[in-house]
Amino acid sequence: MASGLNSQVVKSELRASVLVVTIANPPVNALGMDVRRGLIEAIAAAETDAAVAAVLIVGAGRNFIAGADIREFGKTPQPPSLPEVCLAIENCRKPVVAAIQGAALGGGLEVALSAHYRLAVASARLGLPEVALGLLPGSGGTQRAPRLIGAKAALDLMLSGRHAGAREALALGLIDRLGEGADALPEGLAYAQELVAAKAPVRRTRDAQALADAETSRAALEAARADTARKSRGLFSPMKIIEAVEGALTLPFDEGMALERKLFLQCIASPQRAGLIHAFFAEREVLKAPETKAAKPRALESAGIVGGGTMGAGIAVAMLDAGLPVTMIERDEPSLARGRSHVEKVYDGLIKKGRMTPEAKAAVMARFSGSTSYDALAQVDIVVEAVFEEMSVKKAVFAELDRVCKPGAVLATNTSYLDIDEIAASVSRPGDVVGLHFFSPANIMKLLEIVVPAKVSADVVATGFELAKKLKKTPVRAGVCDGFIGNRILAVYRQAADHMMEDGASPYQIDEAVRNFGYPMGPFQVSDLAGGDIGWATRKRKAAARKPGDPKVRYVQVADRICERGWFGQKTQRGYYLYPEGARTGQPDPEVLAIIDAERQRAGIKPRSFTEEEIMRRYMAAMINEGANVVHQRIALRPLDVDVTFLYGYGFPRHRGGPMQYADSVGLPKVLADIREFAKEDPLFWQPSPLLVELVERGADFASLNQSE
Ligand code: 3H9
Repeated sequence: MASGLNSQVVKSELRASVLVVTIANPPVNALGMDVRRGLIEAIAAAETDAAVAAVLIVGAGRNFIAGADIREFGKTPQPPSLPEVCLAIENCRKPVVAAIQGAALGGGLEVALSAHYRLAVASARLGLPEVALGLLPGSGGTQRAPRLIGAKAALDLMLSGRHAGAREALALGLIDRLGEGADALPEGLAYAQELVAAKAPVRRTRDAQALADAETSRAALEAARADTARKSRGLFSPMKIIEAVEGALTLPFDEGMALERKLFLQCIASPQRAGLIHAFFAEREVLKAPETKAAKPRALESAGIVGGGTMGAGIAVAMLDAGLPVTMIERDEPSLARGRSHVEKVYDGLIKKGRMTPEAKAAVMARFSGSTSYDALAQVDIVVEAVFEEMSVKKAVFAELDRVCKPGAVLATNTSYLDIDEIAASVSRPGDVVGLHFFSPANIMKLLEIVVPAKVSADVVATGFELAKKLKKTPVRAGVCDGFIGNRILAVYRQAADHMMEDGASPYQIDEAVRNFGYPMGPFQVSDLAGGDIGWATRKRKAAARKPGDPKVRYVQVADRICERGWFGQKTQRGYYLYPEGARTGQPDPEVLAIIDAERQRAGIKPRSFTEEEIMRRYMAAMINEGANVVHQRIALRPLDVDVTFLYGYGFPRHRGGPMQYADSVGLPKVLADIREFAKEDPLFWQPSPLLVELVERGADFASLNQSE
């Protein structure tokens, strides 16, 4: 009897003549080995049980099925494979219905596509997001989806990885019916019973005819190929998806399936798959800081911002966008008016692009208020200070916050490098002081470093994480040091780039190498975009802080020579590059090359040539080594926190997973050997991190340190 056949994660129950097969594999009903086995058994039982007239597949909890179990990739595959499961469902001689709520993604949607009829309720999100993991839909998705909804729509889903809502899925023909209620089970059951009563036939997606118009299908394929060649530079799986869909156009179903399998296995073997899946888990792991486990966040219903400059206004916009009322403090009315206009400018830009209506702007701005008196912050739950980067100025602000804010208010600083312990020590409530380091433009950039000073209360840190969630940002917990995680590491590999420039590589060659590695921009382009004056100010500050006995580190003066000429990058129409008439793409500047030559001569350096490979080896070795130091000193909890910082704040190519994951993929012994080789020229700069040395000695990698605390 079918209803007796119950595994832990797949439960079957006969209701009237419908065998209800429920996948109950929390948290998201991923298709791990037990689920796959359970499904095969349930279908086999339905075939042989005369009491079963139809099968209904549903997911327990919020989701249908979120796809294959991603944790299994890279391990030895266990039978049955998901394509086999899907084939068994499709081959079932009794009608199989999938009833979808929540996520039906990847292998989850492929299970549904193998069923003969599909219903989804309004909450459903359907998609084939494998591309985001460096994969292709590998359980018949590349063969069934185009046959069901046509090549164009299927390619769009597979190449974008986006989720379609239930209504869109209906319009596309991905589902047959939209359920009216919220719960897929009763809706699906009624649908299955209706099909049984109507003696509806088994209807296999492999026989669907949406590819019948060969000319339209071929055109869609070629358009996707051209578009992908333009957009997905260096990515492996998008072209494989196109190749598989071409198979759907040209081959019989079974041969198309074999091609899909072959291409899927190529994707599985690709380092990009490892990098992207690492990124997927890492961006979830960063949420699990010790404080978020230990404490509940405080109330977060209103916010104050001190400072209406670019940063303060950007943070205000991020808060307003999250629905919070925001009070901005500035020292006088003209500054406040400027701050307000910075905020309004963002929304006016959206109106201009047609992405916001004037009424919506008015509604948002109704939640914005400003004052020149700190007393206006008396009742806010959180204040973020974003004033000038100078300790005395920060302390003066915090003295005011200490005076006016209600007990329990979170007092946050957006400093990029100042000692937050010192700021916290200056107030009567150090437990309430935390760092919230936003990245510019603060309403757009996804990274939020949550900087944890020694005396902060756990619930204040947890509130920082809660704020990140409200703001749809990715939080990374960081310890206090100059530059925290991101800017501290940046300062080091940026120096490595400067050294290479002085030794013979041009900034243009370095930028190109970095772009070819997968970054959207190289370091000299970034400097031109951010404004050379910012780095100049930091260098002056560091120079002023140097003590007589400090070791004499190598210092490349090219950037100073450029800044002294007032060339700060895009905003002054020249920096490392020329930007004629406000152009955003720079052109190489012969005068900059002359400045570099002069600096080489002054330093007595005979320029040598660099290959792209050497440039990247040095650039990455510097980044990885400082990343290891940051983990070693507990500034970052785990290597993955460094990875997420770089993926979300510094444009690191996602398919490489982050610098520490990249180091693992290269092999730590090789990275260490490089550093030791470079140290022969400059032992002060290239000091191997003790953590890197220890891991190599133990034969371990960074991944081994990634377990959650
Ligand atoms: C595939 O299907 C390949 C096939 O074509 C071919 C095979 C042959 N596996 O995101 P959340 C975990 S590839 C394992 O915080 P939400 C996640 O790590 C797959 N674990 O929840 C987290 O764990 P923890 C294609 C998974 O409500 C927990 O579940 N599918 C998987 O914000 C909760 O996740 C996808 O790419 C998984 N597939 O969002 C979909 N999915 O609590 C990937 C999640 O320990 N998943 N976990 O940190 C998602 O997009 C979102 O998780 C989802 C829920 C929208 C479903």
